[in-house]
Amino acid sequence: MRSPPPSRRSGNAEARRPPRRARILALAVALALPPPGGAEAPVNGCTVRDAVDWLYVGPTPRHVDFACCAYAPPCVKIRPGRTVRWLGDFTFHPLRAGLVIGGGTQSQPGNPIPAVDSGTNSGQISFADAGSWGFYCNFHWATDAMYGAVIVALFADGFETQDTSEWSLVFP
Ligand SMILES: [Cu+2]
Repeated sequence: MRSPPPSRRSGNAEARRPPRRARILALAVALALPPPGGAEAPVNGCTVRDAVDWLYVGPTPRHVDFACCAYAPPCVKIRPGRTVRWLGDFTFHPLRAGLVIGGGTQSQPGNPIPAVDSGTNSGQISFADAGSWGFYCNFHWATDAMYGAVIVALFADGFETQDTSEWSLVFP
């Protein structure tokens, strides 16, 4: 009578190890490199497809207004190196950079959005790097879902044709 092959004799955990590592690797690649024009995990409820398109407008219209208790618009997309301004009463709606995930907030390394606790005009905030940069109101993110994101995306058309079907969040 033949004994079972070594992989069976060593147990399920041993046998499953390579597929699990392969799945984790695949997930890491998928997170780092969203497919051009493909599905994308929302950041603070925002996706490239649904974000208000500020790729082809000048600096004047690129402002996020806020009052109790929402940002308007909450989700925008801009070109690398461009700016966004926040206008509203920061004393009652302190601006914070970061992610709202699973009932909590998380910092986001590289996010250029400053903490603003007073005044009514953030000034122009520059976004040098591609990414989905989250922001939220420190008083109302939990109670009113007062958050959003500035998505700095790269588009295959080089901003020539206004065809935004092909995009990436990473520099090649
Ligand atoms: Cu608020």
